[in-house]
Amino acid sequence: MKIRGVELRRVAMPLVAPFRTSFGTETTRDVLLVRADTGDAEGWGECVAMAEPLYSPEYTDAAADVLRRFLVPRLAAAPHLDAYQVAGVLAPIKGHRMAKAALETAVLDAELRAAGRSFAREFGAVRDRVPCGVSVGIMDSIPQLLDAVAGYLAEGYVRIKLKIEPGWDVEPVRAVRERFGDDVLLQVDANTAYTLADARHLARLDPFDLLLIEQPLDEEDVLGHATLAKQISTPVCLDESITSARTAAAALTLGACSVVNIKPGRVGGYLEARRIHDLCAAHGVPVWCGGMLETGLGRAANVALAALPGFTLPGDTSASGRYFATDLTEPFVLEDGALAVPPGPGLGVSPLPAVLDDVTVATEWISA
Ligand code: OSB
Ligand code: MG
Repeated sequence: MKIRGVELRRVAMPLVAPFRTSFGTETTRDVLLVRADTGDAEGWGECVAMAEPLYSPEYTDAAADVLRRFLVPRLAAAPHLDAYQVAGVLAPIKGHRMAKAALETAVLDAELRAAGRSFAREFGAVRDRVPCGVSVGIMDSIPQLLDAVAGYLAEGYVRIKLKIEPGWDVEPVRAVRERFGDDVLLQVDANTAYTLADARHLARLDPFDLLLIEQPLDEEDVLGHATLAKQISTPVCLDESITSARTAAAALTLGACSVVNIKPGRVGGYLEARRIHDLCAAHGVPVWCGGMLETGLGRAANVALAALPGFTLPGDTSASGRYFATDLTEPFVLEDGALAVPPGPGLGVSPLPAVLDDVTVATEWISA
């Protein structure tokens, strides 16, 4: 197929509650949507870059810029194209994986919608529902945290992830264990807030039987994670450090992690995400699907990916209501702790026109 043009659409999605991590506080999700028009179909991709480069070097304005100036023109110049060729065509442009992922996803969605095939079928999904966890931000107080966790457990979430940082780690974990017991699947995410010098402190989490600790050290400190993994009993999971199947292979070989958080946006798209899944599955390494506070569009694809056989841990694929009062698509609703994998063509969901209009801040058409 041939790309006729691409629309870049900026939307502002207010969050139901501020989301605080070790790198900052989010109150509104500033999302860039990519819509690819191929003549016989249109497809959507959600760019997971955030408004500021605090989680990753990418940020929303930069993603729009690189798409407009470099990525879309390269794709438009390709005479015939299918989604599996997009990454190769865009490879000469370094980095910008979140922007590339959004464009590849839009092309893949258009292609699959035209073919009447779902993302789940395309990826090799083996489940039609995926168990869901929830990522719980840093709070002002322990009682406030316990209320939030109680609410999520009452909704049915099957796994709790606590965001941690120095000064908010052992005590919140202890409080959650004391209040909710040892059976709750519990893990923590530091978003790079520690250094190897904190190894003895992080070992104080060992008695709490956590599923994993996610990205305690700097994203480039893969070797440090390998050292840390020998000094603590909590399994180390990498998020920020895993940017491709190649970096995943290196991290596994080094012993830097024994679990991997797969975020399609961070690794350049769903096709590379599947390769990481395959690599980890071949090595017996469990994976789970991360999240970037996506709207229903990104969530639909994440849920399809999370239905692959190697996703043996619940992911950060929470219901729409955990993020937004009104989602861009028909809302994803938790049923018995799980979300249904959309069975329809492509993403299986589409933006609701009235909602989309309402939250749109700017649109731009790039003609091929
Ligand atoms: O580190 O996993 C992370 C959100 C934004 C950026 C980074 C992260 C997160 C989350 C929330 O933890 C995941 C979600 O519920 O979408
Ligand atoms: Mg993380």
